[in-house]
Amino acid sequence: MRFPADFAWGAATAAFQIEGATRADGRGVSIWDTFAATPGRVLGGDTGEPAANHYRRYAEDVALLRSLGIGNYRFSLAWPRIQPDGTGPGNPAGLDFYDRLVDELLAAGIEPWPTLYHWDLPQPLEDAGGWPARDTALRFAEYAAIAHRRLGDRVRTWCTINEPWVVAFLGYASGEHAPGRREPASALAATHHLMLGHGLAAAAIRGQGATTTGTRPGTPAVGIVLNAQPIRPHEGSVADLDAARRVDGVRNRIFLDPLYHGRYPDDVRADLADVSDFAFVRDGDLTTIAAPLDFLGINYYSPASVTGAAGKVDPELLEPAGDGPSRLVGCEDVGVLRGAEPRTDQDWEIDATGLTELLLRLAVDYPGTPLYVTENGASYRDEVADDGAVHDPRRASYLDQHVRATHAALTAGAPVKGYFVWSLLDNFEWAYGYSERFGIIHVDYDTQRRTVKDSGRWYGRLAATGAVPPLAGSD
Ligand code: PNW
Repeated sequence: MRFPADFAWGAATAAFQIEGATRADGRGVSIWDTFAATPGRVLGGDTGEPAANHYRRYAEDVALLRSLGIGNYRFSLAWPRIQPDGTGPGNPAGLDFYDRLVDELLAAGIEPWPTLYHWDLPQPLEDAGGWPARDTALRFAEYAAIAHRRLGDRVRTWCTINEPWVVAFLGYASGEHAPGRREPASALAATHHLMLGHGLAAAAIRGQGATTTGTRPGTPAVGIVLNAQPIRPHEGSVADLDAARRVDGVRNRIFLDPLYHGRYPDDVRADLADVSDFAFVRDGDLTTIAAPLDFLGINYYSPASVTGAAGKVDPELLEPAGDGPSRLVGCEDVGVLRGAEPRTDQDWEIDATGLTELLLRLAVDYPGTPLYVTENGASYRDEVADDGAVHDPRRASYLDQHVRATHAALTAGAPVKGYFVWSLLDNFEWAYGYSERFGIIHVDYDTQRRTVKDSGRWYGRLAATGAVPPLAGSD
C-alpha cells in the first residue's frame, strides 16, 4: 500500500505535555500548572515537571525526528512563555525558544506546524473570566499576531486551536480538565469565544500577509484542529438515532457549522435552549469565524455509540455517569456505550473504520478543504525490555490499521493530505499524568533517556518511503 509522494507524514506533541521547565526564562503560570497543583485533579499528583524536558532537549528531539525520516512536526507554542500574563508585548526569552526550535527543524529539513493554543491558558486570563469571557478571544488574536510576527518568516502552516470541544466541555462543563469549572452554560460561551478566537487569529495571521522578506516567502496557511468523532446509534431505534443526532450536534456540528456555514445549527440551538440563549453571539462574529480554512486538522482516537433509551440497556454496557455535570451538555439523558473490545491500555476502543467514516463524512458534509489527520495514536504502558528495546506490537498494529483506514478514505475520494502520529514522545497525558504513554519514543522520566520504540522504527520507515511496511512477525 503506497501513499502519494506529496502526502505529509508527521509526528505531534504539545507544549505543556513535553516541555517541562515551567519556570524558565520568565514563563508565566498556566491553568494547567494551577490545575495540576490542586490535589485530586491529576492522577498521581503529576505536574508539568519534568515532562520530557523538551525545553532543554529540543535539539536531541529534532535529531530523533530526522533520524526516523519524519518530515513534519506538529508542536504547540506555550502562550505563557510568549505572554506571561496573557497580555502585553512578547517575552523575548520565550519567543527565542520557539525561534531556535523552528531553526533547528528547518536545518533538519522538517516542516514546522505550530499550534497556537493547546490548552495552556495564562492563569491571569482565566482569573479574568477565561474562555467564557469574550475578552479572551481578543487577547488570543494579539498573542497570535506576536507569534506570527516573530516566526512567520519561516513558518508556513499555523493551527489556531487544538480541540475546542475538549477545552470548552472538559474544562468548563464537566471540569475534568483545567480550569476545572463545572458550569454547563459557560461551556457554550467558551465554545463561541474559542471559535471567535480562531477567526480573529486567522485574520491576524493572514493580515500580516504574505512573507516577502523572510527566508521562506509565501502565504501562510491557517487551519483549526477538531477532535470530531463519529457518533453511532447503539441500535436502529428512533430514540437511538435521535440521541446520535443530538450528540453529533454538541460534539461536532457546533464547531463545523459555524466554520463552514457561518451559523450554529438550528437543532443544536433548540436542544440547548434551556442552557443558553446564545446571547454571546454578536453581529459579525460568524462572518469572522467562517473565513475559509486553508485546511482542517482532525484528531481521531475512537468512535462513540450512544443510546436514547439508556434505561433499557444493560448498565454494564454503559459508561458510568460521573459525579459532576456531563461533558455532553444538553444530552444528559443520553447513554454513552462503553467502548467495545479491543481497547488500548487507556480503555479507549480501537476501531479504525471510524477514521475512514469520519474523513468521508467531512468530505461530503463540509467539502472543499484539505484534511489532515493531525493526531492519531494509542496509549500502551510499555517498558524498556532487558534487550534495551521497547517492543510495542500493539501500538504498531494500531497505527497500521489507522494508516490503512486513512488510505481507504483517500482512495474513496476524501482530500486527505497528511497524517501525524500522536505522539513523538511519551508525555504528560493531562488528567492521567504520566501513567499513559502515547509516544513512538519512550521517555524515562528519571533519566530523560529516549528510546525509539519498535512502533517508531516502523513509523519511520512509513514516513520515509510512503509505503506501509510489514509489521514485525508478519513478513
Ligand atoms: C487529545 N477525551 O486529547 C489531545 O489533543 C492530546 O493533547 C492528548 O494527549 C491526546 O488526545 C490523547 O488523549 C484528548 O476525554 C483528551 O475525550 C481527552 C479526550 C479527547 C482528546
